[in-house]
Amino acid sequence: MRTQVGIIGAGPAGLMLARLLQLHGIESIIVENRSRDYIENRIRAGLIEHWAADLLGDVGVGERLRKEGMLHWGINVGINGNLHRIDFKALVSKRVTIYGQQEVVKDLVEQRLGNDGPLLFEVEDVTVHDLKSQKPKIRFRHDGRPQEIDCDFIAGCDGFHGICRPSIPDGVLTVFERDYPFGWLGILSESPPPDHELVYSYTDRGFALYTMRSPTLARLYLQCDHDEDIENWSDNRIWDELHKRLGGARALAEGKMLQKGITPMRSFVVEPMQYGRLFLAGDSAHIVPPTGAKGMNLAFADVMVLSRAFDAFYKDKRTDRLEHYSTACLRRVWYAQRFSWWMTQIMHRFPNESAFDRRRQLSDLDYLTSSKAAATSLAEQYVGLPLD
Ligand code: RFL
Ligand code: PHB
Repeated sequence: MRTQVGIIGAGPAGLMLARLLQLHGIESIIVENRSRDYIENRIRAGLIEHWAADLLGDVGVGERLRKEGMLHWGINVGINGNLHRIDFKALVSKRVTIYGQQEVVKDLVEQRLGNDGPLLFEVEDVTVHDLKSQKPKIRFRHDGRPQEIDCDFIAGCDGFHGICRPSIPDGVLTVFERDYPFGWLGILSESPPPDHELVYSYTDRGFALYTMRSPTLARLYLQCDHDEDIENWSDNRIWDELHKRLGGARALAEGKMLQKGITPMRSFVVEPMQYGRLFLAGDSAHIVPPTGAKGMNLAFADVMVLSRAFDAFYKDKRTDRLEHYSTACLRRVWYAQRFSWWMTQIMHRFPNESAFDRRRQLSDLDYLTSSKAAATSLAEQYVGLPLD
């Protein structure tokens, strides 16, 4: 097989890149190691920045998002049960959209399989070769047979646990990372969320987030220990803790738990995000803790930059945009890293925190919910900074 851009991974980064390239008239092949059913039902992100929701419409996959997505013009911040609303509309005239990542993936897969080009599922043993040459290659097994794709470029969109980043020789990448001493226990429940907008709740018992997928489907998270065993959390214990961390500010309806799981929290960046003709995009190059809801949005931002660089290469024979891909992405990546770290560290309880740390957190939250300047800064970053 031969293509212009070989894409590894059919998550938001790989699928959106393929769509953008298609619109630029650039060929691609996507290889994905999971099944279609698996990637379309993997529950993850739910919050889409203003510009990213517009992008989904602009590239022709926004029809269901327009009908089913929920527009949110603010969020609530709870401080030990007292809720304060941050009004995005008044502060920055922008909103976010609640629409599940798996729905975005379904829409992009449907578009791709329509007539956009090849998307191979359940490939095995994917490896990348000759990254420093003009003709890098992807090798893998599909339907039991060995296959090879000759490419002009390879896009590593294979997430944090993929093979692309580890294929870059030792010593090339600098890693910046931070682990947090807690995780999030997340559930999906057949019940209405406690508010029509999100509630980020700081409490003495730890952090909780009340979000949703629809008016009748709540997505609820609790801060838990980083090595917590989900077996220790019965449904009753989860509901009890969720009630306590919401305080009396809103009533929380219980419902059937459709899914529960624990996510570790990590901040991670590699620099540069490229090596020869391999370009990393999305979670393969960086991870943020979910508190700021930036991961999928950053993946879209990376592939916007990358698609424009490929376009400049094929249309005008320009290589400067490809050379500067990493630099162009990293400024936004570090803004999102800083924001996600900041949201995480003001909202969570830390194992060895001092009385000073607690007072400082409360003061930070007090300032955020009392000062228009502080609320505007959060709003501007939360709805998504402009792309250019
Ligand atoms: P993905 O989605 O991990 O996709 C990578 C794809 O590559 C495939 N793959 C391979 N394919 C071929 N060969 C291999 N060797 C391969 N290895 C892996 C995988 O099967 C997969 O299909 O990465 P991508 O595309 O970069 O997208 C990133 C986002 O998925 C991620 O950042 C977000 O989910 C993060 N995130 C959130 N982001 C937001 O923007 N808003 C949110 O509200 C939000 N909430 C969240 C989140 C992530 C969470 N978890 C579970 C980590 C909430 C949670 C709880
Ligand atoms: C979600 O809806 O899953 C979600 C929303 C906001 C976050 C994290 C997750 O900060």
